[in-house]
Parts: sequence; structure tokens; C-alpha cells
Amino acid sequence: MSAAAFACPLVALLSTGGTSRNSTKYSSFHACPLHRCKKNSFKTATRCSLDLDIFQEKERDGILYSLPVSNFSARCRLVIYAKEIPIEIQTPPTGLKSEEYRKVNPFGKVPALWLADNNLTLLESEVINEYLIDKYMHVSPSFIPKTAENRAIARLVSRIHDLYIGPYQYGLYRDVAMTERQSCFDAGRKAMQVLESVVQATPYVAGERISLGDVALFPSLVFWEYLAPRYYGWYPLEKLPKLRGWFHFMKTESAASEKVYKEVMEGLETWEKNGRFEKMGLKQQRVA
Ligand SMILES: N[C@@H](CCC(=O)N[C@@H](CS)C(=O)NCC(=O)O)C(=O)O
Repeated sequence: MSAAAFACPLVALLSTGGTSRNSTKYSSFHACPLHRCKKNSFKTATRCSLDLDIFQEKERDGILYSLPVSNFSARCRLVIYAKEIPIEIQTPPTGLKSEEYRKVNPFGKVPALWLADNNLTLLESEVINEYLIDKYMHVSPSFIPKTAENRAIARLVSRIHDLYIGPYQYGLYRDVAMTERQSCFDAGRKAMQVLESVVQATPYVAGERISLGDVALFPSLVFWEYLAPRYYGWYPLEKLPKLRGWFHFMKTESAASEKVYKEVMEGLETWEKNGRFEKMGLKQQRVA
């Protein structure tokens, strides 16, 4: 097994030399022959009792650049939390649009996943999640539905989200003209109606196992369910019972989903506290 000694691109850029993380050597997580933990007990990256470099466990497999409120990042965090993968989660320290961060993600967006073992950076939340479920397939939950049909449904939900919901979500929180906002809402409404006929809600979107479909859709619907009634008097899931039931189930589905729900909600509440919506001329409405 190869010992990797790559420095994360941002650490390298920010480093002032000396004892930066640049010099940290990462050996493979299972390199320590004395390590007796179960394969999936990633949480505590405890060191081997023989404190020799070659036996040290890797402190982290990589870094996920993420913002707490970001629905696309939240989808990756949910997989990382659920599988307890030793990936550090960091807010881009120099800002999304900085020259430094653009060397990590040239699009200036989150998420991005930097991998310690091979100095590879992956972009695009779905690609990152596919990598995570592939790489950590041995750790449950698998995020892979049992049948080919359910796997297709999971991908379909994720694709519908990525093409017809995610790109229009900005209509909920950016300062745009009312006509543009309305077309975003129309797109979101249509996509949710389609999803109502696609999702199984048994209890997950594609059968009895959580999948990439669930994790793609859940953090985004937190935005729609919270902001649309509050600022636009619209209850997106009101007439969509399957989607509504599934969404409420997901809020407490696991410790991982609860954590992600809380992080996104706190992000939205911080926007409110900072007067983001008032500045846009929007008043909070009474939510039933
Ligand atoms: N298709 C990308 C979308 C990523 C994305 O739009 N991220 C948002 C946060 S949720 C972002 O970084 N926005 C900043 C910007 O566009 O300036 C993915 O799936 O990762």
C-alpha cells in the first residue's frame, strides 16, 4: 500500500513553510498491523500503539470544501457522515471566488473533494458522491438500492434534481426580478410534480435503502420547504403527499440526516438574521 504525502492544494498555497500540514505523511488507514478496530469505525483516527511513522494511521482521507448552507455540499456531507468517512470538512478559507480556491475548483463553487492519497481533486456533488459510495462500498449504508430498477429510480431522482430543481433554487434567495423568480418557481413546481410520480417513499425514494436520490433531493427541499412559505406564501409540497411524507421522514432518518438538516437550517436562519431577505424587500409571512 502506498504511503501518500500530498499536500492539499489550499494548504500548500496558504503554507508559510515550517511545520505546515504539507509535511504530514499519510499512510494508508489500514496500514497498521496492530489495528484491531472494525473497518467502519473511522470516527476516531486513533494511532497505533507503536508510535512509528509506518504504523500511523492516516488522519484523514481528504478534504471536502463545503459551506454549511450549501445544498450541493450537504448532499456529500450526508454520505460522509452516514459512512463516518475520515474526510475533513472545511469552508474554503480564502473564499469561493479567490484565486487560491479557484485552483481547487476553477468554477469557484462548493463542493470540491481533495484526496490525500493521490492529490486528486473531484468536482460536482454527484460525482463526489459516486466516488464515495464506490470507494467506501464496504461501509454501510451502501447507498445502493437492491434492484436494477430501484437503482435507476435513484439515479432518475438525482438527475431530475440536478437538471430541474438545483439550477432554479436561486429564485428563492437571490435578489432577482419577479418575472425571473416566478419562472424559477414554475420550474421547481413542475419538477416536484414529476418527482411525486417517480419517488416510491417506501420509505426512501427508491425502495427500502437510502440512495443517492435521497441525498441529492433532501438538502434542496429544506430550502424550498422553509423559504417558499415564509417569503412567498407558497407551500411546495402541500399537494404532493408522497414527497411530503418522504421529506418529513428524511429529517430524522438518521443522525447523519438530522445533522445535515440542522446545518442547512442554521445557514438559512443566519441569512435571515443578517437581513438578506429584508434587503430584497421581502417580508416574512405567517407560516401555518
Ligand atoms: N453542479 C454543481 C453545483 C454546485 C453549486 O452550484 N454550488 C453552489 C453552492 S450550493 C455554489 O458554490 N455557488 C456559488 C456560486 O455559484 O457563485 C455540483 O453539483 O456540485
